[in-house]
Amino acid sequence: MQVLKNQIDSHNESLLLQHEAKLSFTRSEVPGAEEIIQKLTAFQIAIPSWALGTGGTRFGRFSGGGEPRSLEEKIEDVGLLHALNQSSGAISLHIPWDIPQDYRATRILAAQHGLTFDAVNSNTFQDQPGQPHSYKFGSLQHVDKTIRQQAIDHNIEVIKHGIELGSESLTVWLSDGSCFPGQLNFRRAYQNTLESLNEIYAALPDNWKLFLEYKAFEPNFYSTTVGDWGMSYSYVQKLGSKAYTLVDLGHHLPNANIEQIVALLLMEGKLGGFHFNDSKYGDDDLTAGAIKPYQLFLIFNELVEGMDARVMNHATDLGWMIDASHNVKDPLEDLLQSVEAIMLAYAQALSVPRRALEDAQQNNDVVTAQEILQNAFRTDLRALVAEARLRAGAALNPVALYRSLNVRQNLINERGLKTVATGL
Ligand code: PSV
Ligand code: MN
Ligand code: MN
Repeated sequence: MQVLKNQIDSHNESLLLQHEAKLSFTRSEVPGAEEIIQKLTAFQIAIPSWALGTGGTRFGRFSGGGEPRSLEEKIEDVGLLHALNQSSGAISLHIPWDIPQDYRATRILAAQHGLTFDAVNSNTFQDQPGQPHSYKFGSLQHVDKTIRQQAIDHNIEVIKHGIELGSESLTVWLSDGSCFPGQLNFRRAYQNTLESLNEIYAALPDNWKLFLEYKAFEPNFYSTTVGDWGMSYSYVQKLGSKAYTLVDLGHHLPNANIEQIVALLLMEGKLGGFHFNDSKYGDDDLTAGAIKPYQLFLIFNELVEGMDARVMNHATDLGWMIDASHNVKDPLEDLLQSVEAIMLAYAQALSVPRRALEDAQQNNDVVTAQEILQNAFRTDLRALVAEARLRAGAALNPVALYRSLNVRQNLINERGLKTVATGL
């Protein structure tokens, strides 16, 4: 299944008049609209290979069919997204779910779809068939050095796969922790983890980054050894200048002030990047912006403020990734919605009058500061995001075009109804 240029063109033609009317109204309302459009056009968000199939919960999984059965088909799916929005130009692989059989062919296929390889992810939270030792009681933290070594070796192998594909970062997320008080010596678990991470860090090529993702709980329910941003920060500080903290929006305890965490990590030069998603309760992995769009905007507001003149582009700066799971929606439609929500939050943040906000802050004018942010959030900038897509050769309304081309039915015809993509 491919989305052709003429299909995008005729879709865009059918919506053009309506789009132009909205765009000209938005331009009249938003100073600097042109600059915002240009920044949006350059902005790319990586798609996780494991989010292309139907997720599930421990209570069940309801496949939608037509899911990618191989790494090649996963690349094709991200290629479809990128053709529709021109903002999803990278794929992030999770090893061993996505072991490439032929690096050269994999790189060529990705390039044909306009994709690059984003961070590679290691997996020491599951046991794999044939693996000599179990991670039941942790991996990099384990009391037994043999098991720690197995997990270290796996991470080094993941780096090697990444080098062959042109990735430049490794994301480490550990489920290590404990389920009951007394199970773990916290300090020893920390020290074992640090020692293991040091060995992985030593294997990183010079131009690579290591992202250490934190998560408050699950699958361990009493303690997690990299449980919050403070813990992650303390490891990455010790590891060195190539190590950074990665913020997955769903990995905080309820009501955490994520935008403040982002601001401080950025200020410390230790913000590595994001796993975007949204949540109501925990690590729900819902569509970005589906539950707390104002929070997403406030995060981007800190990024725009803190990154100043630096270009926000994952190729040169932070890791911009989605991490989602889809239980009831078509994963591809959901990913299109997430990318749209992220672009919109970025556009809104770009539209904040910085000087006026700064003045209000300096004058302790709380009401004006709040009005400025809420005004930016409540102004409809969807036409600017659509215009950025139009200029890049993408669809004005990617979800509508996806539906009118019957993409999912085509994928089911090609791949079958009973498909299970590897991942969570
Ligand atoms: C863990 O909850 C996580 O967010 C990590 O990023 C994993 O690598 C990913 O989900 C996939 O399981
Ligand atoms: Mn994540
Ligand atoms: Mn998660």
